[in-house]
Amino acid sequence: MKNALTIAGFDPSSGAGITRDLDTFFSLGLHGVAVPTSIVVQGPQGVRDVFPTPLDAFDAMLALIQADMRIDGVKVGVLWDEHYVEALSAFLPEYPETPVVVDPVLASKNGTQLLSDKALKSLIKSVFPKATIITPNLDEASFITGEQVKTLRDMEACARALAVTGPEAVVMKGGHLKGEPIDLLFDGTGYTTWKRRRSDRVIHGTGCIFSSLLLSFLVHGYSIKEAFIASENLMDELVKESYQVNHDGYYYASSGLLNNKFAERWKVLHAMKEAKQRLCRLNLVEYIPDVQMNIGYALEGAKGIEDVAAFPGRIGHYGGKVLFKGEPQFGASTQVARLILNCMQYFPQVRSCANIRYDKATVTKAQARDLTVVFFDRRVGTAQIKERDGSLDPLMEKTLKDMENPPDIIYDEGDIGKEPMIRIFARSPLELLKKMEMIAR
Ligand code: PXL
Repeated sequence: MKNALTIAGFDPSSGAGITRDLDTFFSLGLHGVAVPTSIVVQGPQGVRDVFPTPLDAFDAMLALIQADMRIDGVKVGVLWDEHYVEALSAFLPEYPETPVVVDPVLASKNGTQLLSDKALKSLIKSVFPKATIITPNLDEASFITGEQVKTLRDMEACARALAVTGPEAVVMKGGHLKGEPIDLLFDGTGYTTWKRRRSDRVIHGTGCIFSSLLLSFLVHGYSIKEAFIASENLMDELVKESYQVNHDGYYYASSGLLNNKFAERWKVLHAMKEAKQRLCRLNLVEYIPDVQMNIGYALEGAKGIEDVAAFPGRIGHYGGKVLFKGEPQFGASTQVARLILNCMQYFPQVRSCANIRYDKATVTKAQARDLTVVFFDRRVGTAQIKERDGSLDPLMEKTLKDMENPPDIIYDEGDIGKEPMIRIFARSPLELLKKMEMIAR
């Protein structure tokens, strides 16, 4: 396992600083190690206060890491004052081959100073020369060089001036540039630019995430330029997927949440493919109703039918064999998707459903197997609640709201022009198929 270390501030709202850095490291397959320089008391409205880590505690943490851990990369964020800079500088020479990314954080978005003037001088003198990449934004670059940075040409000149302080490369984040924001990498020989789409969201912690991404890719052995491109690509996605933790205030972004989203979608589709294979093997043709069958599987916390995977074109039969028309897709069904979404309102763990042909014998068998079997009546005039546009939502709600345990089966006996139907519910498609097998033949 490779270990990436962040030396930065702790933001209790997990928008910037060490929690965000750790989230990035772990998401990119690295073990994250963190030494906080300070507690930056802040939430989605900005910084309220700063409490530096007691220096002896800070020194003790660095000493422990030096003695007991192999560190494959270091990311530096908020350093607060010169004592932390000096301790860091003394710590860094132990790892001459190790990538070091320094984000020279001077102030928070709402203007709280996070690095003293004396500390900045010390940072430039004793830490920049040990850095692989420094990642100032335009304001930080302007402040450090004393130059106004308004155009891409200015950025190039500024990056060159900053490179003289000793880092191998400079990445300047041009978020505050007029017009299209451009990020610029100067690696000592040439420039690489990355155009970003301007986002109207104020996202907290993007500087921390970006520098942690750079460090992670360097630890994985990418060249500086490739690490820059990979980080920018991921950053674009993270910005797109950013979210608010309150109704107002800053947006937040997380590599962990982004990974989780992809992983959950993959797991759902994978389970559906397994279910498809199993259903083909079982070949339960007699379960296929006239309107055909479908199987649905929802993402954890699904909100709409686009979060529920199903089989496009439903599942039919031909020549005595169960017939699938395609691979599972999100948003491919409305019927089973709505049944699942209804059920999840009351039983969030019940994320899968299939509709199968009604047969009295099947219902009797399910009851004999101790499955929870419920009936609802779709006949016009008997149900107090009329179905809206053929939707089963009101009937489902009425059926589920008083249930203590989730249903295994909800069935109806049809109506004029409506085929009677059995709906099986389960935690997963695999469990669904087990229930089908239990009541089959
Ligand atoms: O975005 C700069 C920054 C970095 N690290 C921590 C912070 C902030 C800004 O508020 O709180 C811990």
